[in-house]
Order: sequence, then structure tokens, then C-alpha cells
Amino acid sequence: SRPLVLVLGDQLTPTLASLRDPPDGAVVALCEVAAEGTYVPHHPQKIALILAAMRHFAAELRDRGFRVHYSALDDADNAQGLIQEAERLAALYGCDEIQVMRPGEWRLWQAMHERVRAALPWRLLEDDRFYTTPDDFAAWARGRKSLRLEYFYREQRRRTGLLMEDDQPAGGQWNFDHDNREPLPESLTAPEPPHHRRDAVTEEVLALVAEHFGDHFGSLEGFHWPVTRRQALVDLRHFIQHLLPEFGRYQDAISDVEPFLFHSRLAAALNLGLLSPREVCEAAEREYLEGHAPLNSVEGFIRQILGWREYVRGLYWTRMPDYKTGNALGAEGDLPACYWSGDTELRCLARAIEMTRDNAYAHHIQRLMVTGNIALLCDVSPEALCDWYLAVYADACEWVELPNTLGMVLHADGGLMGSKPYCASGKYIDRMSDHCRHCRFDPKRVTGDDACPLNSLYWRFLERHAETLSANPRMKLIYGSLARMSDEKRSAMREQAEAFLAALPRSSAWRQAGDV
Ligand code: FAD
Ligand code: DLZ
Repeated sequence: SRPLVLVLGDQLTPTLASLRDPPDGAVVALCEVAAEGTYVPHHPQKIALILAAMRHFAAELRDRGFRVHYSALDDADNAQGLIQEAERLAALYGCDEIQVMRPGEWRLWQAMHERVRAALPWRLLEDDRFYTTPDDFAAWARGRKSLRLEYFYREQRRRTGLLMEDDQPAGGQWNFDHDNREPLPESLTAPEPPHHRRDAVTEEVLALVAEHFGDHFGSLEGFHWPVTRRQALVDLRHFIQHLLPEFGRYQDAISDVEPFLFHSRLAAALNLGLLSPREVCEAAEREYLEGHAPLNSVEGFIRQILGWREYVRGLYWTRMPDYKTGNALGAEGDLPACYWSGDTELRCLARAIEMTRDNAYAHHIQRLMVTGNIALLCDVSPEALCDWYLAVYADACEWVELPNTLGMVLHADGGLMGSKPYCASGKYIDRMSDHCRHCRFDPKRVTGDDACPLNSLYWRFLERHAETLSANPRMKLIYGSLARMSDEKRSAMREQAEAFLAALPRSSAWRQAGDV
């Protein structure tokens, strides 16, 4: 056979199933296409990362002896859609089938499936770069009433032997989360991330992206993403040596000035395939075994990759396409316009959005407890919020973005993923960050001009969803507090929240919101 092996922008791994034993006539194709750059208005840094990494990877494959066709974005004959471009190239090279591995998004998987029996057939291969396949997840989920991460994660620990001592978890516990909730001390600063050299290929891509996508939300200036495996390994080493020991302790902390804290920034390289989850988890485990990093950090980190990352992927592939239509709390609001402009008096929100604009990055707690929580409290619809998260982060790909946003943040899957919504008031932000000190609002006040809006929004949210949430055992305590409040207090809070929402400008379309 003479296949066209299509390698997608997030499949940049030389040991890919589709690249293992190519027949003599095989042509490997990587395709830059306009459709992938615009189906949501991706952050320019995200587009630049993917295109620069694709170009470097194509060169690497050529060095390894593959016959490679690279479609550049501004090639005159580029069909500008992945399916169309692959079929055009297959015809051009006289190929008799197109091979591709499972992509990262359902919409592409479906489009490929529709062509399995076409005259020029597509052959779809499983992506084996993860610890688990969707079939493994389906087998684990079969017959279970609840699909909690904790049980999935324990099974993966046993299966892989990571942080296991015989059949027991290292340190005698599966979970050290109670050690991982410290706010940042005032004097502590986190080490700067590595700045990689930009070669001519990367410079050319940055210019191309500035020209074609420069009007998207986000700045290109602070581009420091690793675009080759070698650069990704530098980031991994930096994390292991300088950040991992403190990763656990400050995992939930939020800072007004530090965008990255002790987080790894490795998600983008992992998702593109520049790093493998195995090498990253094993590198972290080694630090524990050699006594360089404490168990709470190493376990916390491995849980994110071996646990959460695999779990959300399994959920995505076994629940799509219905998963995407979930809206269990009936949220119908548009996105607050400040998610594009940064123009808000809420200091925590403004800083999370400014950091997102500057870095195509916000750490997990900013995504969950700031931009996520505020969207939840403002009734933002899953569709509007998911499109935003998919656009603005360098590591965003739907298989991981959707369960996190729709499930974890918005509770829109009815509790499949999380047993309760992560809703929080201004008190939480005040405890975990130093934002409130710089904010015009007072996190201790619920009503009045200078009251933090998150407080009244929080109680409004609980009131509004009492029917769905009050029976939840994990929310009994908080609904008890609500029940003990006087009617006057409750209606004053309600009015305060409704006035805030009525005055909140909203716009899902980033263009209308203007530049930050
Ligand atoms: P670290 O804090 O250093 O964590 C280590 C690694 O664990 C990450 O690199 C990532 O691979 C993995 N990880 C951590 N948390 C999660 C999680 N909840 N789900 C899956 N993997 C996880 N992650 C993405 O990779 N792409 C996304 O599009 C994405 N969208 C998100 C949207 C929302 C609303 C939320 C709440 C989370 C989202 N996450 C997403 C998960 C997580 O926030 C990011 O993986 C993390 O912030 C990336 O930064 P880091 O590499 O410094 O992570
Ligand atoms: C996000 C993205 C962008 C901006 N551009 C391309 C591209 O030109 N070619 C490509 O193959 N992939 C691109 N991607 C990633 C895809 O949108 C998509 O997420 C993955 O290919 C799914 O596996």
C-alpha cells in the first residue's frame, strides 16, 4: 500500500503508531490550515506554538529519512481544511489510503470516521501515547455508579507501580492534598521559566502569526513556549530541579504578580507530544525516590497527570458527543465582556485575564477558582465558556478543556465529574491570594458599595440551585448557614447580586469587546 500518513499539530512524537513501520511509498503530511486557526479565535501564542513545533518536527522527520510533505499556511494551493488538504495531497502523491491517529477533538474524529469507507479510505489508528486508551476507561467505568477520579487514579497507580511500595501507596496514603493548600508567603518569589532561543523557523512563524492572527485576543511578545523536544526537555529539567519540591505546598496558591508560581507549564508540550506523560511522571517519581522532593509534591504532581489528565480524556471520548450539550444548571448567560478586555474592578479576575493575555497561560486554580468560579456565579452558558477556554490557553485542546470547563467548573454534566460545584465566595480568594489587598472591594462585606461582588453572587447561586444542590451531603453545612440567615439579609444579598449582574456587560464575541 501507499498511504498518506497525516500527522496533526498535536501529534508531534516520532514514535507515533502511524510512523512506526511505514511502507516504502508512504508520504508523511503535516498541514497548516486556516480552518484550524480560526474555528475559535485561538491566542496568537497558541497558534505560533503549534505551527513552530510542526515545522521543527517536519524537519526532524526528514532528518530521520521520512518522505515529508509540509503544507504551509500561505501555500497557494493549500485547501485550508485538514480533511480537504489531506485528500488533496493523497491524490497528488497517488496514495491509496490516508492513515491518521485519533485526533484530540471529536469534530475531527467524526469527520474522519465519515470517510472510512470512501473511495480514498481513511484508516484510523489508536493514539497510544497515553497511559490508558478510551477502551481502558470504558472498561473501568462499566457498571460503576459513580466515576470518581480517586478510584480511577488508584487503579492507575497500581497498574503502573508509580509511587507504590509493594501493593501499598508510598507513604501509606494515596492523597496528600491536605498538605497542599498553603497560600504564598509574602517574601517568596518563584524562579523564572526558561527562555528559549528563537531560531529562524520560530521567528518566521511568529511573523506569520502576527500577520494572519494578530487581531486575536492575546499578545505574542512574551512567547517562551518550547517548540522542539529538546526545548521541552529543558522545561522538564527546570521544573524537576527548581519547582517540583514546592509544587505541592503552593499548588492552590494564587498571586497578584506571579503568573506561574511552582507550576510546571508542561501541559502544552505534553499535549503536543513533545514530552510523554510517562517520562514526566517517572522523572518526578525519581526525585522522591532519591530524596530530592517531598512526597506531597510528587504525589500531587503525578495525580494531575496519571490521574486527572487520563481521567478527563477517558470521560471525553466515552461521553462525546452528548457530553458537550450538558447544561445541568440551566446556565444561559453570555460571557462577561471583560473576559476579553480585562476591564473589571474585580482585581482577581482582571489579573487572571491580563496574565492569560500576556502568557496564553493561567494556572489551574486561576482557571478553576477565578475565571471559572466567576463564570459559574454569573450563569455563563457552557458553550460560551468552553469556547473561551479553548481559545485562550496554549495547552487547550478539546479532550482536556471540555471536561474541565463543562464538568469541573460549571457542573453542567450533572455531577459526573465532580461531586459538587467548586463555587466560592470572596473569602476563598482572600484566603488563597493577595489580590484582595489590591482590590477596591472588601472580601469581608456581602452588601454595600464596597462589598466584594463574589459574596452576594455566591449566596445567590446557592439559593438559585437549592433544589439541585441542597441535598448534596457535601453542601449540607453551607445550606445550613443560608437557612439561618434572616429574610431581610437574604433579600439584600439577592438584590446586590442581581444589580451586579444587570450591570455586567456581556459579549462572547471577542472582536466586539475591543482590545485589552
Ligand atoms: P501543572 O499545575 O504543573 O500540572 C501538571 C500537569 O498535570 C499539567 O501539565 C497537565 O498536563 C496535568 N493536569 C493538571 N490538572 C489537570 C486537569 N484538571 N486536567 C487534565 N490535566 C491536568 N489542561 C490542559 O492541558 N488543556 C486545557 O485545555 C485545559 N483547560 C482547562 C480548563 C479549565 C476550566 C480548568 C479548570 C482546567 C483546565 N486544564 C487544562 C487543566 C489544568 O488547569 C492545566 O493542565 C494546567 O493549568 C496547565 O498548567 P501546568 O502545565 O503548569 O500544570
Ligand atoms: C490548534 C491548531 C492550529 C491553530 N492549527 C493547526 C494546523 O494548522 N494544523 C494542525 O494539524 N493542527 C492545528 N491545530 C490543532 C488542531 O486544531 C487540533 O486540535 C488537533 O489537530 C486535534 O488533534
